[in-house]
Amino acid sequence: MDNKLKISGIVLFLTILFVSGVHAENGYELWLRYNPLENQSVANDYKKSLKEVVVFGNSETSEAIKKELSIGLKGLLSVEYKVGSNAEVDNCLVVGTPKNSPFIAQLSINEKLQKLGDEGYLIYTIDKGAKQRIVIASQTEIGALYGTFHFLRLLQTQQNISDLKIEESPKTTHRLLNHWDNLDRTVERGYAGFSIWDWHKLPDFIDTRYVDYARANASVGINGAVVNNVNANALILTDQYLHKLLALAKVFRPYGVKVYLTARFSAPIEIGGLSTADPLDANVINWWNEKAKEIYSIIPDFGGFLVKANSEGQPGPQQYGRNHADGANMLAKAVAPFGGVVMWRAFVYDNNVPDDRAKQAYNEFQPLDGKFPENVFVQVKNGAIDFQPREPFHPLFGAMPKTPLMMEFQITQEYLGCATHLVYLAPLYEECLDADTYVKGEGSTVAKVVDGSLNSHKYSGMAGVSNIGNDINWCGHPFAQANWYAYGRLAWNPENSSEQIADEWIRQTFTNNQKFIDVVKPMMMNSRETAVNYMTPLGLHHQMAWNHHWGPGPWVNIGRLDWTSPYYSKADSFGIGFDRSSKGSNAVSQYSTSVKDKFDKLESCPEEFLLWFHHVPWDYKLKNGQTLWNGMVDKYYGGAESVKKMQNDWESIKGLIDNERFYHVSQLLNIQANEAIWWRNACLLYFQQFSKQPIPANYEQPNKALDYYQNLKFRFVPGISN
Ligand code: GCW
Repeated sequence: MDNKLKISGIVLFLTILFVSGVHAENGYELWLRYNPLENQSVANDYKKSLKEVVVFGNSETSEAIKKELSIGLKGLLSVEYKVGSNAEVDNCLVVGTPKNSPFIAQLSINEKLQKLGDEGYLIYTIDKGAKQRIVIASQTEIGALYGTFHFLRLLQTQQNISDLKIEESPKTTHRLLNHWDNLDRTVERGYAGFSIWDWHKLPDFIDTRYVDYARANASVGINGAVVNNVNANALILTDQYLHKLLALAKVFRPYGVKVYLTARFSAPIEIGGLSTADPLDANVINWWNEKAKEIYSIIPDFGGFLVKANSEGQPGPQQYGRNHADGANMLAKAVAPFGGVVMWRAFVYDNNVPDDRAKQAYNEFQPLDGKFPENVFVQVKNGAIDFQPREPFHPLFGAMPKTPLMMEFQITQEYLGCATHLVYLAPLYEECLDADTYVKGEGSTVAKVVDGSLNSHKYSGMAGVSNIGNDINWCGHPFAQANWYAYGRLAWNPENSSEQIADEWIRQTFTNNQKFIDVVKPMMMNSRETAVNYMTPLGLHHQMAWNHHWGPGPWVNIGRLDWTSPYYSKADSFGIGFDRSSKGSNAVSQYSTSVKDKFDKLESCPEEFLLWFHHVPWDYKLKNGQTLWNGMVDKYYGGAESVKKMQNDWESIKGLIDNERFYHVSQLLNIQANEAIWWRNACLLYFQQFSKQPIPANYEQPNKALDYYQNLKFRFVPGISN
């Protein structure tokens, strides 16, 4: 559609909305909309099976279960349920634990529940036929809450509930969001407004949003939140802020979400009045021990500390000649008596530019394997550079068997178009989790490292850098909600499928209409590859604009060498790509032999990682017969074309969902389409200086010169302090 026409359509729609005061969907409800079911016969079947709803227990969590079922069933089935406590009626839903319900206790499922663990649950249809009952049971009320959300998901996605035999338990113990939220409410790399934590009004003012945040997390099994930025401010550890944090902890607790804090390593100096933060100094050790005691006296179920040390200017143990284990272990000892953990980030790089930044985390941390106590996680980003549109899995995942490694994914789209590009990230997460480290033979996937099963760790977990802000729809882009959702579902079970997750998210968030799903699901599933193609195809990486990282910047040449783009592209008259093979930086040697061999040889290196591992001549023949230059041109153009297809696909479902979200997405797709062309033209014109080859005539030629793109300057891009 012509852009002008499109825009006048949008204006007309918004005017009608405003004038008529029609309530439209703004996305606030996320995937917990509970709109009336579209399929009446399914709804009628549900009503027959759900004559009564019985929830046992009087705790705050049981109250949360009752509340969720009341809202959910009222919304979906238009029936007001008075939640009762007599399970001896036919056709009822019963939720409880053996402890809070004699009815559940006598069902002979105790052994099964024990196996499923504290957060696991079962959903069984029992007494089938006329007396049919559905039971949601767990050892704990939090497990029962998870089961309740699962059950509501079945209804929202219109599944058959006549013969349920579901048994679920999370594969990981720690499933966390990491908020890069500052105390002044700015959010580092946040594109959805300001922080949802209103520190100024806490602890006395409790925004209802905190409850909805906890509900949303619980609905996908997220059980912890690090509420402050890893570039930390020590003030969060003072008594004043700890009481604010307590107010949040109280809201989250019934939903099984624990609070965690980022600990600034130099806090003993900044707020403790000490002259050093040396982790081996007796006064420093004592300070942290006392701080831990204080925190736990205020918040007994406090989760623990996340630390970014000796990285990008953050303080750390190396300032005192100590290593990361010295730092982590000191904090781990302080929180151990209270059941806390320490998540020590492996995202470190030296002040001195190394031969290859990709090798640094491994070089620092691999020798420390076996030097940490069991309550320390080393938290590793999915790839060795930094949340790029595509990176091979981080070599540390195959190299620290004695240490629980926590996966760190980025949910916020720092390098993937901020909150204006529709990029469904679950395929990126899945690609990394499914990657095989081969450390214990075939099938030693990253997922099995992360869930602790490969190396039998007590703790296991995932962290997702949050994309949440105070925008009405939480995440900025309506489809960015899918990334929060999918992250939670994969943290619960790293072997879940991204496609299945997309399916259930669409049904809950938009509609069960099959036509809509048939269009939108492939659109989501292809969207990540599309972004890779118009940003950094064939293993290119780190080609974005300086500092704010929005838009292309393959020419960026300021600051330290390993912050520049040419350092990564190595584009020259011979070719392009970073030689990390055994003939180059030898980063490949950080992988186990079979992975190393595959990446090391040009012929066996998967093309999606070609320029990650090799410096390849412009005339190199790709598998499809194209030269590297022509293949690259084709990818960039293909990526931009795919966004146009997304626009057309989206237009084709007009009318199947509410207009408000429809137009919201269609405007953002328009921005994305323009930005994809911007990426394509800027990168190709820049690399063309080296390839000295034309963009073949059958492609629409860029209508601007390279210097136009190089001279574009943007101020106040969200996500950084300007
Ligand atoms: O990618 C970089 C980001 C920084 C971030 C850092 C990190 C919080 O650009 O903004 O700092 O990663 O992960 O620590």
